[in-house]
Amino acid sequence: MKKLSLMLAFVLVFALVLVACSDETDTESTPATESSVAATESTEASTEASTEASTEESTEASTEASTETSVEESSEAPAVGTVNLAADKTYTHSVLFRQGAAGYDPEAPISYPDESGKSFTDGILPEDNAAFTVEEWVGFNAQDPDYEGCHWIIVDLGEKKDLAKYVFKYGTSALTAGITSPATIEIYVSDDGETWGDAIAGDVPNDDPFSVNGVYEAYGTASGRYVKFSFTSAGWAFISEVEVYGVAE
Ligand SMILES: [Ca+2]
Repeated sequence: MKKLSLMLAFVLVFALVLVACSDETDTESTPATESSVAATESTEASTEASTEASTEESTEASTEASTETSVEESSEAPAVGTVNLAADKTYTHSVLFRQGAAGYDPEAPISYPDESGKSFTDGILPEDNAAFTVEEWVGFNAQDPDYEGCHWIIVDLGEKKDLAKYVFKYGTSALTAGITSPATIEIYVSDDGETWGDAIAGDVPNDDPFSVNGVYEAYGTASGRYVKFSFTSAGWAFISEVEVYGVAE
């Protein structure tokens, strides 16, 4: 009887060891899966890093030689060039608001003007915690009687280009005083500055209550000389810069 009990006890212990081993096997397999995921992620990261590096190198190498020629080759998902094609280019824009003592006043000066006529393409941005009164901001307001349902800035790139990326820099609600990020933003491209077709990109820009400088980046391929940034607001919208990037050569 004792022998039988011992044998039963031995079988029980053996079974427990087996269960413990299988648990151990399970727990071991989990980190192995995680590490393979981590390995995949790091591979993706290094691929991105090397793509960026090679893009920069090839762009730097070809910038001087090809400044005057437009890009002719493109693929379904082209790499983006690093040169801001809108830098220092001329532009036109929709009406700027004239704030009087009781709202709009046609006799009042433009409240937040584009003093230099270059504010949107001069590469100069407000400092991180700048007030809305600094000259780097240009103020649009939907309460203007000449508001057309959207505000707009049209940049003339000087010649037709193959385009891939569009950047729009705006003031957020961190500016206070009733200023918010634009309600919507849409990008259009045109050969003649008059016929625009469908928007090639658009969205609701993020509002960042911790920074006055908001950035909207959009991607979409199109060929054209003129780029229109069309945006809406309920009240004030403050804009500091627009940028356009071509397809990398
Ligand atoms: Ca600027």
